[in-house]
Amino acid sequence: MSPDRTTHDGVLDDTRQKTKKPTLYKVLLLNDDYTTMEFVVQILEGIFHKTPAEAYRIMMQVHTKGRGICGAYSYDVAETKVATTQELAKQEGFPLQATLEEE
Ligand code: TYC
Repeated sequence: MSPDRTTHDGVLDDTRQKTKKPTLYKVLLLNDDYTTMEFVVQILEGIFHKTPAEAYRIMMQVHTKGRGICGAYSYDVAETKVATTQELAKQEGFPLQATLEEE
């Protein structure tokens, strides 16, 4: 009997762990020359629930490196955050782009 099987009532139970890690998707913000720093910080606080300090750090990372990670979420949540970010940016006339990347 392999150690990951037990018997009771003549039934073989496979007790091996079958935990399925959910696939996570990173949401990335991309830099541009027109969106204001203030608006990006506002998005990071409001949509991605970052503290003001963390929001500022991520915004500066995007500003200096071209892109930055806002967080990792299930596909549905990640996609909704991308869509909301782009809708709010569009409303304000900013070209801010957000995108998904499988982790
Ligand atoms: N580069 C922008 C500026 O100088 C600021 C900015 C930061 C824009 C992050 C987009 O995702 C972004 N106003």
